Amino acid sequence: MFDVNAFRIDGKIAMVTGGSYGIGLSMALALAGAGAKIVFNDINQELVDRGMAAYKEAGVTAYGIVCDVTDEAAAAAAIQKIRNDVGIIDILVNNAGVIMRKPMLEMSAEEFRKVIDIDLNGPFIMAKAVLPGMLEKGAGKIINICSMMSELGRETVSAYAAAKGGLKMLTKNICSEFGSANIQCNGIGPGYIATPQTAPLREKQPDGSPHPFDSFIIAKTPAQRWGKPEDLQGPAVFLASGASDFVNGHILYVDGGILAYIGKQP
Ligand code: NAP
Ligand code: GCO
Repeated sequence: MFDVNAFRIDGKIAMVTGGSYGIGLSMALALAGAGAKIVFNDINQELVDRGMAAYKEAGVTAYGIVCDVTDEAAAAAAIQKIRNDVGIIDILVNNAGVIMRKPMLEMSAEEFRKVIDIDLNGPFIMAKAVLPGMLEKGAGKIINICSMMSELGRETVSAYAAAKGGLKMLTKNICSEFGSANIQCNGIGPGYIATPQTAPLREKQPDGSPHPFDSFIIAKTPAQRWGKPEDLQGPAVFLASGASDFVNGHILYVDGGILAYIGKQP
């Protein structure tokens, strides 16, 4: 008989990077609903305050800390402080990320590096900071937030696609290196989700008609809609819980079917 409590994560400490709003906040609220204590970081105090207010409004007691995920020393110090104030992290969700939409020939190497730094080096740095605690505990879950761009390319997102493709492989490598220590590292690949990150792709045209990219995505998605941050909640709980203990190195695409679909016939 299956016990549905396998999806519970009571008493676990879950850290969500960039968890002040958007997809990160939504996944963190789901983890809290499943029983976890929530820790999150963001890049500045203003965002952490905004996150604290959002968690409070949702009735969740969260611990927020300022930390740039690209700064290895700051990340190590933040994880140590969290260990002293809250405890050892059981679940890490590498959610913090940025996108820069620019044709490749107009993107400088410096801009490319910046995106790689936040979207790929950041998850490496944060995973490296929490892994010793997980090894000590003999268990751990790392969930890397990947993308459609872990599998597909498109004009203007060369750095983002390179980083998210790399993050897919970092996920498989963490699984390979730490699976024997009872640590599972999986990815979630969200489809096109309505958040501030994608707002420019959904802006109405001056005549009030939908943005062409908005119509393009709806046509390219079998579910015929944009995703919502809440669509990532069930998958996050599954990958954070004991229900997924034999799932490792997997990328779970939550995309309304985009990757399965060739597109509408003409
Ligand atoms: P978002 O609205 O841009 O939120 C990302 C969060 O990460 C923000 O709070 C951001 O702060 C923070 N952050 C950025 N750089 C950071 C750094 N160096 N250190 C710490 N925090 C940092 O993005 P979202 O749409 O919720 O997306 C969350 C994740 O899902 C990202 O990894 C994104 O690539 C991925 N994703 C999004 C979609 C989508 O359609 N929205 C689809 C697939 C994957 P700022 O506000 O200062 O930037
Ligand atoms: C873009 C988008 C994306 C998505 C997402 C898709 O410009 O194509 O912003 O890349 O946000 O990551 O999964």
